[in-house]
Amino acid sequence: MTRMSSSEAFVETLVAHGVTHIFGIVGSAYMDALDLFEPAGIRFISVAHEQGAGHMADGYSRAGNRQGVCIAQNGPGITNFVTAVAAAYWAHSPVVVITPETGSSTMGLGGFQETEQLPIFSKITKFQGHVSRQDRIAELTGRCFDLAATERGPTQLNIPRDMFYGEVDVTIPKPIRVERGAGGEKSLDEAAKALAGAKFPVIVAGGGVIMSDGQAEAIRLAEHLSAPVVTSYLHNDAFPASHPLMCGPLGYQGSKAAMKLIAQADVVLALGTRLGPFGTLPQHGIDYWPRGAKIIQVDSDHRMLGLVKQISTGVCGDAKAAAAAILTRLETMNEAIAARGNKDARLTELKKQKDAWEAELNAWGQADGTPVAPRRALRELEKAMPKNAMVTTDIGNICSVSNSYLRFEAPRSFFAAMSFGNCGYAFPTAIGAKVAAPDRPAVAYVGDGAWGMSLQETLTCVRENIPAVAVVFNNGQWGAEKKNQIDFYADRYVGTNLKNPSFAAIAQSMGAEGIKVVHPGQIGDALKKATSSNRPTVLEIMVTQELGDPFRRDALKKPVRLLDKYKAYSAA
Ligand SMILES: Cc1ncc(C[n+]2csc(CCOP(=O)(O)OP(=O)(O)O)c2C)c(N)n1
Ligand SMILES: [Mg+2]
Repeated sequence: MTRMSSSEAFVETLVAHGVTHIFGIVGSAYMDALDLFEPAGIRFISVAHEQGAGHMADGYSRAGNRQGVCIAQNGPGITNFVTAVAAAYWAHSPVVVITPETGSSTMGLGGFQETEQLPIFSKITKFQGHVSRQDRIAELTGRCFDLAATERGPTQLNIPRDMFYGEVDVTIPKPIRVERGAGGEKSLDEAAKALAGAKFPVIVAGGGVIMSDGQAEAIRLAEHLSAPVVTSYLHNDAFPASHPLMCGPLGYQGSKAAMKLIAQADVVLALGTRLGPFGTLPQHGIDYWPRGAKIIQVDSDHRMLGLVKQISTGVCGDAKAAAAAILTRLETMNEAIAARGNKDARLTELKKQKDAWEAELNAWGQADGTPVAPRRALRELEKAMPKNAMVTTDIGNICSVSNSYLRFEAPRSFFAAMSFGNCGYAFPTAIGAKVAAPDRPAVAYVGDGAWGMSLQETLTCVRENIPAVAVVFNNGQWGAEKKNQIDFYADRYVGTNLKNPSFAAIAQSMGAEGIKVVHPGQIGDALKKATSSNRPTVLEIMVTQELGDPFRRDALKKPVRLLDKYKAYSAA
């Protein structure tokens, strides 16, 4: 054990866990530790709003495959984290949220910036460490880092501010690495047997394939079975876009080819996916989930097995290891693989569906006018996107439609706002991703409404010299919600029209590049310039008010009014 100050024990544990970047806003609560960040080799990235810091830590963790860290002032700085932590929870991002708290000697007296900080995060973290004695600060800091990684989600390190002072004798804990296995032998045997017997096997590659670095194993397994591969909702980067077996994403605004192929499956291997309910809803009028098929689900979290969809076999294992273990079994049953018999017919069907979907996307992306039709804008961006780019997407109508146009060769390239679905996610997440992978372009797709929640982080890019790019779709509306008013409320637009300034001009006045585009022909060059200039850039695209399918057709009902005074507000 070594004698050191409590702040030193905390910072030394960060160093031992490989921390090199922390996102946050300064606060007196942790000044004593903050002062040591630089000599410890930790860059403190000072942001505009704590929510941004939380999302940056999320993007950093997803792009860098390491823990992201954020910190803020007790009370309001910490409550500003809440939305970002909930988003990270549903994105399975290993974010360590450091929450200095009011001093332990005055807690409960209603002093300055006091609130109980553990209950607030209790449902959106995998673990909460509360430092109640200085001599446990290193242990609990280490625990938060270990559990964020192994449980794949945010952890909270709550530190009453007085805990940064004092002397302790400690041993700095080393990271604990946990190797995950492929799953139980019996369930793997059963999975292999079902796949060997399948006449139309389909693989759903999910986030677990990315998190386990299992893409190569997934490819080998798919090739062995010549099985079409679809990706789970918003995990388009789980399988390479150019692979002949890749059919695109399921879920909202996903690939019709993917949906039409999985609808024909007799056996589905759901590899590293919880099969989230929103991501498997019918789309494009296609109720694609194959209810009669055998479903094999592989997930490292046993609680996800069979939770949303009925399954025939659950494998509690790592997606990479499970794919390899299933393949090893299949390799010994060559003559028994039923899908060999109809390989040509299946591949012909696969090609037919992919070609039809591509032709549909091409037809939709023709509109030549100005302002630009959203699908044309998305097609132009897709064509000009650098191959190694990372793309984050926000919540909105155009961002959702972009799902059909985002294709990636490598994992860790697509960081959408996942199930928590908060507007304002994409831009700070792209900033964090850029910090983790500075050699790759980081591009955020953001609607103009959501941009109002996140544009302040342009300041962070300028101040901290982080050349992230935001593509802002300016359609003068909270479009995704307006779509509900169009479909259900007879075009009564309450709160959905937006009056916007020039977002490109705002970016310029903040010290970033601002480019405004009104013609479809300008989009590709503008994106190439933005991604190659090494300057933070806001690319504002003036788009029409055209809207795609709504998010929640499943959850809205035609309005029924019983009182006379509201009769005019009933469904037509
Ligand atoms: C924080 C938050 N507030 C509100 C919503 C509800 N919401 C979902 S989509 C949307 C509209 C998004 O508008 P915009 O960003 O302009 O994109 P567009 O739909 O116009 O493409 C809103 C308000 C949300 N998802 N998150
Ligand atoms: Mg909009």
